[in-house]
Amino acid sequence: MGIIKFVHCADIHLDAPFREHGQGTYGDTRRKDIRDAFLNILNRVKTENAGFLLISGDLYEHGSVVKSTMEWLYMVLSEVGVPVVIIPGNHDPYLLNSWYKNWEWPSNVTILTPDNPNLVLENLNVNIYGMGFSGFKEGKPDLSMVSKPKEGFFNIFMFHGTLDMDFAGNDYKPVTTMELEALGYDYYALGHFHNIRDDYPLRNAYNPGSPEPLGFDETGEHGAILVTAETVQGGTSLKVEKFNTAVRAYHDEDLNITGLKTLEEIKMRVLGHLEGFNPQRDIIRINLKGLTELSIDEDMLTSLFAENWLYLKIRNNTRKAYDIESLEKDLSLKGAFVREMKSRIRKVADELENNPENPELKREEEILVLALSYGLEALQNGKIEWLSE
Ligand SMILES: [Mn+2]
Repeated sequence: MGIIKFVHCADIHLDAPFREHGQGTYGDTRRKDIRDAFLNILNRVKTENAGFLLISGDLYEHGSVVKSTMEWLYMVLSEVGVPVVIIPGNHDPYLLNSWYKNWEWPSNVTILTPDNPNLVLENLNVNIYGMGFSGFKEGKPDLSMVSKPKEGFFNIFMFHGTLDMDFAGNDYKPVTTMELEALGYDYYALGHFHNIRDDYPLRNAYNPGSPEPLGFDETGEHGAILVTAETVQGGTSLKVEKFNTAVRAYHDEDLNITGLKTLEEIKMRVLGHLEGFNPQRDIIRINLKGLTELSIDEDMLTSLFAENWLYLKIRNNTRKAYDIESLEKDLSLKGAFVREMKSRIRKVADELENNPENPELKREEEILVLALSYGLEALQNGKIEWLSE
């Protein structure tokens, strides 16, 4: 069968609402980013002379996609010039009122559905079976429906769902490595998870992730997958190459401000941390951590920086620093606790003076200082908010 080359993508989410970012032009900018990332995929299909394109679900958002986006999609998909094979995902399920059912798609596009799950590309020797969503949630799929691989062909199984994870009560088509492997396909073109998965125990299964990241749980690089399959003695060899398509990148950054005395110092620390980031490309959330006596107003701090950035948010996850000296004189349980902990810390500090390099003493001092802080928090609030939540 020679060499087969194709591009595999998923989870584009055209017209995603970006509700969590509020109103204004931000959402429009990001929806354009998604279209641009998708164009990066289509361009790669052309420059690589790939034989076809697979889209493994969640091409668009059923609830928010608008007609002008579908018209744009019609244009760019017809221009790509090779077969495009799509399965519906849980965000664009094959519903009665879906665009998959009620829209005329370009002639080079095939939607694989329960009534029409199979496509054979005779000239390329490729057989494709697709299993997508017909509702927003679907439990365990019936894999006995899947037809057998076609002999002498390169067989691809397109699937939107969950491989090898939390099976109990999973609403997103949970399957196991063994179940997929038993189908005997040559390539498993998965979709659903927005971060790339190219390390499944099932070695010919890939989940490309979203070409444009959509939230702070989608940090890192985002793109799609170029696959080159070649027949070798007794089987097929796969070359799988990921490529980046994202317009922006998310960063969720922790910044410890313990010891900083003024808002000005915090501002300078944040500015220092922002060095090297690109205000237009990078979408940033800074989580202030540590202990502080300052009262921090998130919105006020954020507004100091927001002007130059497409999106930058500062969140306050600090904990209160305590005034140990006055608490020590307190007659309450808190005072007694502070006096006891201080005397223990003093004892270790004295020992450390005679033995400054002792690692166990250093560690003990660290633990006691933390215990003092956590203990006070527990006494004050009845619970402890851990630093690394
Ligand atoms: Mn998705």
